[in-house]
Amino acid sequence: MKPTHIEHIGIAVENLDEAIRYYTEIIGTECYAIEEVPDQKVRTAFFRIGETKIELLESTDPDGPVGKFIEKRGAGFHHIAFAVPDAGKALKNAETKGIQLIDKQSRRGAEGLEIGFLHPKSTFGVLTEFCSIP
Ligand code: CMX
Repeated sequence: MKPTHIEHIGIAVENLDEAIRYYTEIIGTECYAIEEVPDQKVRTAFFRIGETKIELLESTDPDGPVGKFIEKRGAGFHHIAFAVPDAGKALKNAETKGIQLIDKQSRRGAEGLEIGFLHPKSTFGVLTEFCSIP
């Protein structure tokens, strides 16, 4: 299944407000949404650059995925998300080809998209997400 574009790049930050200021004042892009995703234990901020978004991720719980990531590796690049026609089918396709899935089925994520993650251990060290419009 061919991706249409890079939907977003996820970046783990320690302080969302400081990071928003950097992306606004230095990179020159505008924050168009701030959203808390309780089940992922993050607060997110979104910026649009062409068809691709930057998603800043601030942890709301040290035991959440971003809290653990920052504790282990520090702030920085966290994941890449590919826009595909059907995230569920893209996950199935990856599974049949031996890729380890984090999400066996697609689920609802930030911005109401259908999403699912592949494990970085089977994707050359890069946490990878598929996204589709439900
Ligand atoms: N990129 C690359 N490698 C990563 C990683 C990341 N973002 N997060 C963890 N890892 C690595 C760890 O460093 C570890 O490597 P080593 O074994 O070499 O030390 C390995 O993956 C496994 O780590 P773990 O401690 O066993 O597992 P964790 O409990 O840290 O979970 C992961 C890792 C990827 C399974 C978990 O973070 C996850 O399920 N992520 C998907 C959901 C998510 O990231 N949500 C936040 C974003 C939500 C949103 O976009 O709205």
